[in-house]
Amino acid sequence: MMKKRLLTIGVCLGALGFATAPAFANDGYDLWLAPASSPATDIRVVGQSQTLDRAAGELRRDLAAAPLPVVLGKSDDPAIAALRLPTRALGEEGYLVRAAMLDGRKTLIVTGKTDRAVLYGAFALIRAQKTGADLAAIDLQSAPKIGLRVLNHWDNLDGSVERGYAGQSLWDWWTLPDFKDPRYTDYARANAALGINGIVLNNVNAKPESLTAPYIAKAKALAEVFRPWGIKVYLSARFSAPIEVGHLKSADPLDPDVQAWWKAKSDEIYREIPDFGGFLVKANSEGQPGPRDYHRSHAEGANMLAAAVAPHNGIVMWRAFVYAETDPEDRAKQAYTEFKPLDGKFADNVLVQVKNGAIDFQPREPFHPLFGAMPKTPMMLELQITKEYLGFATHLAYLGTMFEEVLEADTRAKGKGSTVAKVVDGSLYRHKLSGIAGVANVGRDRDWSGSTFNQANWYAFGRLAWDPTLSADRIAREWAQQTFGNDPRVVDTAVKMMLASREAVVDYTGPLGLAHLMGTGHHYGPGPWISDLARPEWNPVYYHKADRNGIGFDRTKTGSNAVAQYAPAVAKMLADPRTTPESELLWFHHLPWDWKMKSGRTLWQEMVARYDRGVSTVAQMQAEWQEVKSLVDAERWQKTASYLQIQHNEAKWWRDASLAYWMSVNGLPLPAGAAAPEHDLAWYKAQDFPLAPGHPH
Ligand code: GCV
Repeated sequence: MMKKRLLTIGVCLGALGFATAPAFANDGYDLWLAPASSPATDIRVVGQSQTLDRAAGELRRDLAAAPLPVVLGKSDDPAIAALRLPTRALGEEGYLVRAAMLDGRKTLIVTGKTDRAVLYGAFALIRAQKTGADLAAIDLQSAPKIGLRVLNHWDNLDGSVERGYAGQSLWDWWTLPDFKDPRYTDYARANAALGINGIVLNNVNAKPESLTAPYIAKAKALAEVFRPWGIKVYLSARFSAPIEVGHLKSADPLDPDVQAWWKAKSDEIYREIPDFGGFLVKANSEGQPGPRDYHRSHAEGANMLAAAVAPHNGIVMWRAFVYAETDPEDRAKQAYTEFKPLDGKFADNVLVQVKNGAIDFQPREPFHPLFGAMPKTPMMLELQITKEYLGFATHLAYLGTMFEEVLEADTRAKGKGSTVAKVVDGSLYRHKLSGIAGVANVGRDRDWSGSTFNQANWYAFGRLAWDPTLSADRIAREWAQQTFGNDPRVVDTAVKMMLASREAVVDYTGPLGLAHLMGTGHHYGPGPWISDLARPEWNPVYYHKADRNGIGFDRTKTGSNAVAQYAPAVAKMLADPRTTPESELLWFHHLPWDWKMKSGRTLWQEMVARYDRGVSTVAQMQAEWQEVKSLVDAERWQKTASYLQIQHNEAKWWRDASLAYWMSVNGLPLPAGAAAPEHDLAWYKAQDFPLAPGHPH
């Protein structure tokens, strides 16, 4: 279970005057669930269930001595119902936490319609206390805006994690189902505290074996651990499994034998896991099999699986991340072209899962044009919590601001205010099903996510999944309070660093709408010069199109006309470089190097200034972190400081390598005062990282 280690050596060093850091070491295992030093004791449950017991257990562990007794129970329990609290509008998962007179005593009541809701209320109460609320006056009421709040694990059955930077997979498939590592419980607790209610266990690049009986038994063991925490398990399904596992000749979704196979397979899963959530599918994308192999549409493929799980109330999350090397169309347009005509053709229990942007989780992408474009289809937003393109585990990049940016983006699909958040939460087109997915950044590292600040990205995903209108700033603050304690000097510093961090990564990796400039395969470090890969759209030169005269991808009508995939008001704005946000300029426009920017600088001067700003923001974060050295436990402080140094070195590497390359293309000198790259271009090109983490070798 979670524990805090007392580092006696720290005390000794402190006594000798060597260290001013607090005596406790903290390896980050506790996440946002640090136990209270003197926990509340007067906690009572009315009613009975494993989930209610778990909720009470959390309060007894994490809630500091409270001014009032606490009673937890479902709103229909006679003891609670008699209080006539306003619980009607809470739905299945919403909670109410409020003081009321119970048995003649003023008591804090934690309630909701289901035991899951009560659990969420218990965590909300703990969060409120840890972030400084006065429990005597507390009145909390909240219901999630999005129904399915799901983490996608890209975990492989051999224990590796695709794009995982926090160690091996948390799931020890080999010892499951017999050994249920206590970490599985702590993982469930951490997720339940945020309201996450679904976990896809295996990589979307799925192995067929995950659908065989031994692996279903392993999934069942995890489902049993997660169930009391309100979490369902889901599996990624390989579309060709009927051939590989079922020994059929085909996986054609219209073949009755194939349909029968999936139905029998689903029945088998539900016999073992009665609350199994359903399937996630990556089909006809990056070499994965799919319905297109049989000239069937994505809707036909999805609906076949949907029919198999429908009798059990299961769902299918069907990914729209498709593009093909055989298709000469701009990669950014392909998913829309393929899926938009299928609107209205998906079964009721299918959600189409769409990445935030049209390419692939780049540090900045404009919102995906499919949001708002398929009114008859529930759209699930897919975000990437693991930082494949934002510096892996080592760079500090708080993604709350990035998630907020896409959720707030206005699709204009039904007039002003048609935000991506409203598409995703189902309110814009009144869908019953709604969902959001985050590609998990969790592994077997002691601190779960590879660094302390990476934990904030998991936290931010969970909080925004519950309420996509929360601000990134508020989430950063409450995370910092629960992670480092309430000293405002530490909290303010952490929040300041976090809020500046993602923009810094954009600046030093690809400012002004540039994207996909990274090294091949592992995606580590810069490679804007790469032009020799087999598929055109795998090459960075495909994306930036830089030459002596200019840079950027023309997606207006003189180019690929991707702008026309947006609603007319957005398309109009993006059609003109003068009305396109500068942060997305080169995503949509190919412009001359001397294009006049709003700052008065030329495009080239502005690019150099942004690269420099990125590097100096990291230096600034280092200085700020130094300021709180004596206020943060030594272990987490030191690891963060070392990682910031790595980030600074790599930010400079990105800046120098990129500028060396751009200068080789445009022949321009650096603006006055800008430092020359440390090495020549040949040196940067020669760097090789065959063993970078997160990449299947
Ligand atoms: C799971 C990107 C990543 C792949 C990932 C893919 C996807 O291309 O680099 O590792 O595969 O996205 O989302 O399916």
